[in-house]
Amino acid sequence: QVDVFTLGETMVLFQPEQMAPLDYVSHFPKKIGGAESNVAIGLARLGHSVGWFSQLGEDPFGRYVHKTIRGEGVDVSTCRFTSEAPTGLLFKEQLSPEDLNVYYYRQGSAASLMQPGQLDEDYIAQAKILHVTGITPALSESGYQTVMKAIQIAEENGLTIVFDPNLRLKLWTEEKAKKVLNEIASKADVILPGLDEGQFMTGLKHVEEVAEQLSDHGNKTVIIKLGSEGSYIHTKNQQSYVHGFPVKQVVDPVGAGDGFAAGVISGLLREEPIETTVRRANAIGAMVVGMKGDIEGLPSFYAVERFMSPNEEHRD
Ligand code: KDG
Repeated sequence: QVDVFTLGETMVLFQPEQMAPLDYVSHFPKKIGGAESNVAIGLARLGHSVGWFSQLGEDPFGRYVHKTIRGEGVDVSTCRFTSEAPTGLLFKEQLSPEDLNVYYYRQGSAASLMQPGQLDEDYIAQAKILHVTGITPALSESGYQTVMKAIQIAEENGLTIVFDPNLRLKLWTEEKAKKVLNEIASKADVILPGLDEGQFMTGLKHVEEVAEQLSDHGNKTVIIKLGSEGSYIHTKNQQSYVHGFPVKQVVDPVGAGDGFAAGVISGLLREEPIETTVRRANAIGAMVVGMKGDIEGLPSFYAVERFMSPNEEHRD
């Protein structure tokens, strides 16, 4: 029994210590990378129960991903292995703190072969929140079908659906991405785009217009991420900006959006006012960018409280 269910591909991430073009890099520390498992790990650190589903290759890398996510306190009991295809891989190339490229080796991966029938309906039905991203439907037709099935189960069982578009144009065409991201957004209760993603989905420019359109006349909560500026909240009763937290040094921006999503979902589970929720989500995003790797910077609940108000006393 978990409060949050999420699904998606997690790859073995090779992230060089050096800032250099990959053709000049010879050492690649091995980590894991996957937007949905980043969110799951973020939630586990914040003290929530969370389950993650994927299909991994029946290979050493698949076992490594499985062990790592399980070791972070995420329930992986519904995750599957297949010998039909390998675990996906991802290389990060960092040329400067802000200039980062990713190279995927994930086409035809085990996760891309996931099927809707592999979802455990009873397991999902008992959760409170479903988290999905726009990466899984970009992997394959069956990835798309699996996300839509999870959404259907969530709708039938009254789960809150949280959607992070996570636009990845290396994985699909603009035309397909626009159609599917809007389709999923229309079924979501809470939508968490970056401004560029919201602009892409709506064809509009200004933050407030983008939020208004995605909110479907205030029927959905839309929180637009504005990087170091913070975020913009649009609900039926409230439209407001929430300031960001200063970051001493950006070390690795990847994963900040996932930390943000974990903060939002945590606030929803705690039934906190939306401003409190988004303020903490902004803080988590700022903490993640200050640390190399997708998950290293994800804080415990007390660590983020301390980050937000360093002069107050906090218990660990
Ligand atoms: O949000 C971080 C992810 O982009 C990274 O972990 C890799 O899941 C990933 C992807 O598909 O890009």
